Amino acid sequence: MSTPPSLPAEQLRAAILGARSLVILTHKNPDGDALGAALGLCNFFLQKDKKTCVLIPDAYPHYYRFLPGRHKIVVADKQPDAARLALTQSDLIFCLDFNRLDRLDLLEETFRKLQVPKVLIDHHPDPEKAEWIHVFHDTSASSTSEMVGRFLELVFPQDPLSPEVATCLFTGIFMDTGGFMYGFSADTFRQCMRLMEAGARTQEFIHHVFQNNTLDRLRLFGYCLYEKLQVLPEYATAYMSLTQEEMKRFNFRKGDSENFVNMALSLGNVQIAVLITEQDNGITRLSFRSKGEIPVNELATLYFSGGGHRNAAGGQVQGNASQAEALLKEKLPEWLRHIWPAVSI
Ligand SMILES: [Mn+2]
Repeated sequence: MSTPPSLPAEQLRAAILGARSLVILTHKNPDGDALGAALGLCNFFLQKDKKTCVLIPDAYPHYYRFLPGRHKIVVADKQPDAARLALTQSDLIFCLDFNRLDRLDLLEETFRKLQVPKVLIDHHPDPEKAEWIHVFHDTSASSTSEMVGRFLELVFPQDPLSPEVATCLFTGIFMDTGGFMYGFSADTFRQCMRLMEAGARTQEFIHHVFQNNTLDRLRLFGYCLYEKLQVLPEYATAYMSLTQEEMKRFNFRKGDSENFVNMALSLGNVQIAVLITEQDNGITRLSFRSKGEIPVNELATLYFSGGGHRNAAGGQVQGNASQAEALLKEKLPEWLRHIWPAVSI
């Protein structure tokens, strides 16, 4: 693999300070890390008096509405003109937390055409080639938020982080490590120490994300565990599927099924967990988790037009939940036979 382009810190700093209008892009269905990293960086640029906005392809879960800087988010499928205008007027773009440009969804085409300097900061494997001026890529990083912390430390060593930046980055790190269960390193805690010292509002984050459930969401979770959880012992796999009808019954809001897949993975004899959620546009999404060496991103890439990390990936199929479930049950044995020599279940 050719070495990705990288600029020295002084040049990056000069590019940022010289930009008139900065745009930070992150992926469709943004999670805590995508939002935390993007808003963390956004708050830092705002602090530097830079015109900055965060562009996301579609809506984000309501419980992240506490994140500082959220008023700088433009949701492209709700405000397509504002989103395209921001993109075309920008003179420096940061892409955070995604490795394939199709994760930009309806922004992809405009993005590809833009002749504007682009910087990538990401921890997913094999980032797509584009006209990057700088790529900061580290698959060993817990999260893109951790990488943004390191990026700022490197490029702006003299600038203290504000509590707003720190709150966003801490949220991203916490969410992408499952609350420090996986993927973290000594560097993760080094960044967390900096964020805590900078005044990260951790209690506010915990309150909004973990202590603010609706009764509907908890009932949906109970329903999933009691009625929908299926175990395939011969494949060490557990999965749950939700139809649109079921989601409507529980007044589903975006983000309500967050973490359900991890509960399926918590079963002692299970190595692979899948959550299947039917969307309202003829597509069904699949969210994959695994333990240890099992590369579910490969399963997602091979059969479900998706990708991600070794232990956490996502994909989709054209069709309803039962079609997605059938495809999973068809492809899983085939795939496991193929990885079996390397990975034992
Ligand atoms: Mn991430």
